Order: sequence, then structure tokens, then C-alpha cells
Amino acid sequence: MPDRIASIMLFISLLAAIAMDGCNKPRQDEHAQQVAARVRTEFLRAWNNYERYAWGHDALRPLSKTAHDWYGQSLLMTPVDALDTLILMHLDAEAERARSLIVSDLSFDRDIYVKNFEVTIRLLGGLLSSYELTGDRRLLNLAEDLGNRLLPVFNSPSGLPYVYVNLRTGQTRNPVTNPAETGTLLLEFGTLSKLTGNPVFYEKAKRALVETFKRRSPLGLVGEGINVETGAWTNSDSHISGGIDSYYEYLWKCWLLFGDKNCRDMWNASIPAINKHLADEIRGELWYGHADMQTGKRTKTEYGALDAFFAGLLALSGDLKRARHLQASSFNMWNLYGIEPETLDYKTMQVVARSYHLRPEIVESTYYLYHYTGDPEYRRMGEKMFDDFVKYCRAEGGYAGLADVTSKQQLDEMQSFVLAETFKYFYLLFAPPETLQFDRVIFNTEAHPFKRTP
Ligand code: DMJ
Repeated sequence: MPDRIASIMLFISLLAAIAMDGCNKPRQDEHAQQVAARVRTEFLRAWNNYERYAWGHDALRPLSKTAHDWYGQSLLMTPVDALDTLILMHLDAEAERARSLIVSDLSFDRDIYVKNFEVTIRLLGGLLSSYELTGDRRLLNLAEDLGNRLLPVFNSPSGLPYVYVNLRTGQTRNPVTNPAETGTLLLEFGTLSKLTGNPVFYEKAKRALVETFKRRSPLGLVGEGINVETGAWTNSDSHISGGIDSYYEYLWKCWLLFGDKNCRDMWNASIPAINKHLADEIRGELWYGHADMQTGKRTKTEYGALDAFFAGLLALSGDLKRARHLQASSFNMWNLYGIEPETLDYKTMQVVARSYHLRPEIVESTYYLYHYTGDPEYRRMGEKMFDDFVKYCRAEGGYAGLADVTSKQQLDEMQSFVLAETFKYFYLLFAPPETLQFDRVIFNTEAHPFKRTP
């Protein structure tokens, strides 16, 4: 009998919880819309400062209110990177100004050596996604011209790309690179092939991805440095951090975007090794640290702002359990000083690198987790992070990174990915789902959404 009463009580409390949640939902949605509106206002503020102090240049320096060009002349990094965010936020007049600037002023016929990886994820990625959103053929023409000028990077004995290429002469330089730079190209080059009908882009970038994978150690890990001429590893440190991170991201995403089974198989062969040798459970928390790719020996217990993307990737690949667990650690890292450091020793909880570059990864993972779980906890996390972000990084001339998360001293830096990624993921976390249909796109590593083929 007491069992029966307990069951009835449980049933009643469940009904009450469902009813309560039903009442809370409109309030939660209304609150989310208010946060989305705040994100949009702050994004616009950052963009307006770019327009005011750095128009036509690669990036804004928000403290000195000056402009910065990566290679001495502008490739319009910020407008190209920011354009799809402007479009998604319906900042129509600003988007129109950015688009006109790009189609009238952007030229890749320049005698400069550019970093293939950065130019691919930011410029090629930005042009392709904005083309897909607007149908403006001039953006695709620019992307195709850029793609052709980047192609010589693959002319190495291994097919792995050189780091730099001269956009006018096609000369290449710097043979020592890393998996992120060799393996984070196929979403962009593959999309370019899809949109132009020219298979060469897909083939070259796919080969680079496969050549990276082929060189994994018997344990299934890749290192941090590789020579494209000899094909040999120059650094055997293995991790999911900068220099390797998006190589793994593209293995899984290229399967999703192109249905390339080979990419899925490479991911399936890699993820068990990551979870076996890099994952580290400590105090009941999940982290991913460093290990030697050949021996699997733990080399560092470090994790940082860049690593925080991995929770999102785990969620995207269906491993919600690890994704949630890791996201909790990332949020702990954030809350240590109310802004995440670039690198943390998770064993001692001491900060290793104190800077904060306004990075998007932790926000990106929060967005993915909210999408897959619908758990309001992730919006609460996102709101806390956004409040901190505004509190410490808002500057008179835009948004500024921090030189030191402990003192909150600001840095004269607002990289283009702040507008391409950080603000976009904050916005999408709170905006109504129809703002961008998550399941219809795959984001490149710079948050440029590419349409999935139906
Ligand atoms: C961005 O350019 C990309 O997200 C890249 O994959 C890693 N670094 C920055 C953001 O932190």
C-alpha cells in the first residue's frame, strides 16, 4: 500500500512538473529573445566601430581605434568573415555595405604570401557561405579565383599543403605545418567544387586530409608538427588543441556535409584513440590533455579555450554523455576567473597562459549542446558567459581581448572571428531555431554555415 501511495505521489509531481514547465516555456522563450536582442546590439556596436575606425582594412584594434592589415595590404578579413552574421541577424543595411565593399574592392591578385589555412577558413569560407545565403554570383567568383590561387599549396611531394602561398606567383614556402593546417580545408574546397562543378578543389583537399590520417601512429594518434616534403612528423605531441583541433572536426563534418564514407571511417578510426589516450578523468571531471603520439604517455595536463570546441564535436557525433561531461569542465574553467584563460593545467587548476582572445569555442559547444538536449542549463551557461564577456571585454572602440584573465587587463585586439563566430554562436544560442536551421547546415571551423545537400 505505501508503495501505491508513493507511485501516485510521484505521478502527481510529474504532472505538476510538466504543467510548470509548460507555463515556464513562454517565459523562457521571451527571456531568450531578450538575450538574443542584447547580443545583436553588442555585435552591432562592435561592427559599427569597425566601420568607423577600420573600414576597408582587415581588422579593428579596439583600444587604439586603429586598423590592422595582416599582410600590409587588406584582404577585407573582417567584412568577409562578418558578412553571414550580419545577414543572419538581419542587419540589412550593414550587410549591404559590407557586400558592396567586398565586390568592389576585394582582389586576390596580390604579390603577397598568405597563410593558406587562415585564408581558407575565413575568406574562402566566408565568401562561400555568403554566396549561399545571398545568391550573389560575384561572391562565388571571388571564391573561385581565391581557390585557384591557393591550389599551388598542394604541390608538395606528399600532397600535404605548404603553409604559405603567394597569391600572384603561386610560389609556396614553409614546409613544416600541422594537422589543423593540412586537414581543415575540405569543407571549403569541397563546397567550392560542389558550387563550381570543378572537382579539383575537392580532390586536392581530400588528399591532404587522407595523407594526414595515413601518418597516424600505431596508437591512432597524430602529432603537432609535420613536414610536407618528407611526410615525417617533426613534433609528436598529441592533443585536441590548436594545431590539431579542426583536423578531427573536419573528419566528421566532411562525412556529414558530403556523405563521404571515407571521412566517416577516418573519424571512426580516430575517436577511440582520442578517448583512450587523451581523455583524462580527474576529480570526477572529464578533460582532454596531451600525450605522446607514439607511446601514449601523458605529457601535459593542459586544456584551454581552443580545446573547448570538442564538447560540441562530441555532441555532433552523437556522444552526448562525454559532451555534457566535458562542457561542465569547460564551464568550470570559465568560472575560475569569470573568463576562460587560453590554457589551464587542469590537474592543479593553475592558469598556464593568461590571455583571452575572445574565442568562440566554448560558446559554440554550448550552442550545440542546447540544440541536442534542449536543456535550459545551457542557455543559463551561455547567458553567464555573455554577461562576463560584455563586462570585461567591451571597450569604447569595440570588443577587446584580455592580456590577463586574472587582472582583466585588455588587449588591443579584436580578431575577425569575434564577428564571424563568437557573436554568431551567442546569438544562435538564444535566437528562435528558425533563424538558421541547424540540421540543414554544417558550420566550417570559422562558423560559416554551408548548406547540406538535401
Ligand atoms: C578561429 O579562427 C577558428 O575557430 C579556428 O578553428 C581556431 N581559431 C579561431 C578561433 O579561436
